[in-house]
Amino acid sequence: MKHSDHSLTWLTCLPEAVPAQAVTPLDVARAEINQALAVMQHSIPVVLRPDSTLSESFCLEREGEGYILTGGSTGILYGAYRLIMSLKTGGTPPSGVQQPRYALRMLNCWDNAEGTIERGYSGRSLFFEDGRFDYDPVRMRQLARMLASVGVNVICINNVNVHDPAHKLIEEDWLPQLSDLAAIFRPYGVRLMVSIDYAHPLRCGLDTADPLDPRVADWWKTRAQLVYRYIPDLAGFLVKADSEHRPGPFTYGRTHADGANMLARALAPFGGALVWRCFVYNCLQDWRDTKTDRPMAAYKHYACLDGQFDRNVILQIKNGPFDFQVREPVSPLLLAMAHTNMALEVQLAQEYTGHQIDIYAMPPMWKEIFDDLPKERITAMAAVGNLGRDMNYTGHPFAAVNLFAFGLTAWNPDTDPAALIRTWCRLSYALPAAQEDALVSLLLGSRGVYEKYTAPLGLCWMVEPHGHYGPSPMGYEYALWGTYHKANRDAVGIDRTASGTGYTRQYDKTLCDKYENLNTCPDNLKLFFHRLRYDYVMADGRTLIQRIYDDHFEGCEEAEAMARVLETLDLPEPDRSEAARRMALQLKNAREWRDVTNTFFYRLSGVSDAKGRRIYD
Ligand code: GCW
Repeated sequence: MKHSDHSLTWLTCLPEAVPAQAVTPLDVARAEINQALAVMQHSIPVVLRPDSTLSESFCLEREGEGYILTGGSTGILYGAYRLIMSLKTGGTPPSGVQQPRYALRMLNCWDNAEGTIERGYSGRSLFFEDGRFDYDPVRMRQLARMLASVGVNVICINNVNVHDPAHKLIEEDWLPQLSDLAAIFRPYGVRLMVSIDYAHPLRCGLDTADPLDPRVADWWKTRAQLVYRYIPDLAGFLVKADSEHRPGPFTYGRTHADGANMLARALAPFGGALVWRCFVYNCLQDWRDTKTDRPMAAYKHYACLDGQFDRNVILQIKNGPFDFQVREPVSPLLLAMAHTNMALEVQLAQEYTGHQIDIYAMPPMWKEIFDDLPKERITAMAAVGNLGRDMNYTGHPFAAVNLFAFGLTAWNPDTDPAALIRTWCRLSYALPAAQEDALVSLLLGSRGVYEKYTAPLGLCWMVEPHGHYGPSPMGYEYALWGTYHKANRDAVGIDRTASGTGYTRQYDKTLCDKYENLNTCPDNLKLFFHRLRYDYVMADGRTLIQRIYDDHFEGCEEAEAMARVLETLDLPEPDRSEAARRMALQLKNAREWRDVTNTFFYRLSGVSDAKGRRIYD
């Protein structure tokens, strides 16, 4: 297969795939540098100096015309990619020792063994088909290379909802193949992880999965020994338990510390991590129940367990308290557990953010998370993947910017979003300067545009309930998911202040005060925290209802402006046509959101648009 068969976005700067016989990161680093220099017709000398004490770190020093690259086993590979990218973009390679901020930089793929991907928008699974492993080794190496080039060092290949037969990943008949796959990723410093079924022992003759039953603990210990015989460097297990109908310790009246620690102890002898997801809430809520407020759930379940988890347990917590909505405040749980390892989970798959049809670049959003989340609070970052079998891996060619930026953000969360986006643009497309500027600002603004035409002001969950694409203002209103906005003829939103559900009290005083107070609560979260009348006057003098109308009209106009900019860009094919085709769909979506949402609020409130624009009645 030719390199040109796959549009690899930022890796287009690299030549053909690395030879299959490369067995260590040092081999790969050497091959990448030699090939890249040849392709770029650079003749600078680059001396590689492996130093095992450095592990993932590296240091690039200038010497004469060339560079000395010192690094640990994978550090040297990271340094090689950084040097290649700098040479390619005309930037300066970072100076001094470069060390990743977070030791685990993980991609979570929600791939099912039958070949589908839960919330996947770029084709079928790269790993599985028809209930078995089915992958192209060349593409696997390209994937490993993409991940390594931005410092991602763990890939979990199967869905956290472990559907039959994916549990076989840790059974004897599938382990040899898992081991083969691990061998492909290993030279790139990428370790595999697998999602496990908490109730797996029940499939194997035990009558319980109670974490405190010694037979269960023994079963997992033996299972871990078996798995690590095949894959000695497996990064660990990922677990979704007691969440959305998955089994878990609650069945046995045990806590999640009991469940996680039991599994962690099975992995500890092998250096494995137990990553435990905290997406736990009542997904069978009665809409009449006003006492339960879903965003409060994770904190309620876990904050009281702080300090009770073993050292190799990592709690993986979604960035917001709901579920990857276009805008949410930072999850209070991330701020509450000072004595627990935590991974921040973000979602590259554009489940609620446009299905990789609409353009939505995420780095500005992550920066906002870190504005409220001290970086030292967390020890790892995880991203739900956006990859699939499509030729360009991410469906929309621009969606690749999110994977690229995720890796580099997990390496260094202080990296400027605009710089990340620019580097990606320059590596992916050698556009003239003015066009590059235009693409960078289009991407930088894309999240704000999407937010405006879909869910401005902190309005969540007005989305089509199953697929999560397109408007459905009442779609979730009487459902079981705990996701309500309660719009009526006078007002919309949930009061989450101390006098409402009390959610704000899950934050410390500073954030609590900020969100409680209508004058300091940012407009973009007003309806997340407050129930407001349509005639409420916002800081800029406009009423709430007028802001709802204005934002939807403006968002749609801004999407149209994006489409015009896109037409001016000399993108290479097939990206040009693909981006244009998707943009037409994005515009259709934006208009639909604008008209459905505005009509919905107009019908309820009876208030006309002050600017007399067309709202359907
Ligand atoms: O938002 C929900 C998604 C589910 C997903 C779940 C989770 C994997 O709609 O598809 O299941 O989040 O994060 O576990």
